[in-house]
Amino acid sequence: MTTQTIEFVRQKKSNTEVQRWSVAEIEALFTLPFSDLMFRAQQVHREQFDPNAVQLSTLLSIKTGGCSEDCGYCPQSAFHSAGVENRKMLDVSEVVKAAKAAQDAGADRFCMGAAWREPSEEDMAAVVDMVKSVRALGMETCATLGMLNDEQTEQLRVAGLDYYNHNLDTTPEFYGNIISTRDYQDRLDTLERVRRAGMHVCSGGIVGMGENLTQRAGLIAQLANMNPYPESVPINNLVKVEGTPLADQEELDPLDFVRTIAVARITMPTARVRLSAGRQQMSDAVQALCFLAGANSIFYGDQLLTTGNPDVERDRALLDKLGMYPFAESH
Ligand code: SAM
Ligand code: DTB
Ligand code: SF4
Repeated sequence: MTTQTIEFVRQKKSNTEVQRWSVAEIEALFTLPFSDLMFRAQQVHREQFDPNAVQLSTLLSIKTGGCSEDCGYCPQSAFHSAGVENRKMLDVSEVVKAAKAAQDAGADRFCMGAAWREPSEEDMAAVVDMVKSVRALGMETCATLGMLNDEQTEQLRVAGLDYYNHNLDTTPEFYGNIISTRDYQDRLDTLERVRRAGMHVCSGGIVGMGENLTQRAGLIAQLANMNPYPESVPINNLVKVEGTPLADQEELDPLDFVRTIAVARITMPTARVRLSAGRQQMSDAVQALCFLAGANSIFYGDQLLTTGNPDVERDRALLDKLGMYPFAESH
């Protein structure tokens, strides 16, 4: 398919209009000459956003390790031996302390992650408390707790949760190579509940797990064809952790990661596209290309959930060097 054909088919600005992307169309974007792809992504990005503003989310693992799912990439799965201890849930006071510190460092969103297949009733009571307390600080709240039922979704909505993160992770065709303990449809069902309840959806995936180009395009198609597509789209580069089945996975070419960001930006113009896990292993130059490709959000703070992230000083220096600034400080 030529660039002109893609151009002809795609005429869309807002994420409430239906726009169907075929996997073939998305694959055609992936294979554009690099400069053409970056130019397209920049055009879309600049139509929708200040290209120099970046949204900063800080992550906190509120319940670490011992997870009953077998996600092949994840150091927190009880199926793997990545040396992550099964710890008890943090107290609300510890969470609020971490959120305040993140806010003081300049983060505008605080995302609470738990190594659960799904939360229990008891877990929910504590999480509701955490969401209310973090929100009271004036931060945007996000949680990622696994699958949700209707009642739990409603509890989070009432607590004032702004975003729920639940990743599709990969395309349906490759999913079975990575996870066997829950279905793709389970993930779609949770996302649908969150959407129906009126919370913002945060959903993305991981690249570099051995998927081929068509499968990578398939992940983007799944996300971009949601109606509406997620407001927040984390694109993670696999963090290879010793003791997980994907520890020895071949390194993804960094330019293929940049291309994934660009394709996400073009297919989901108004979404916050987050340059997510994997930044610690990335050079400043590759990160700069990701921003050029349309990434406008990062995880900010020394730690992701169990693995490292660039420290705040390195990120501040990088943003300064690029003439970029936190979104929250831009208005
Ligand atoms: N347990 C919940 C769940 O799976 O929905 C929430 C936490 S889970 C760690 C959130 C997401 O982190 C996963 O869906 C995956 O996309 C991402 N993730 C986990 N381990 C990763 C790794 N090693 N590299 C990149 N992303 C990872
Ligand atoms: C997302 O897409 N990536 C984050 C967050 N959402 C929860 C998690 C990345 C985890 C990387 C591995 C770890 O630190 O355990
Ligand atoms: Fe558990 Fe989430 Fe890790 Fe899967 S990704 S093993 S569900 S913590």
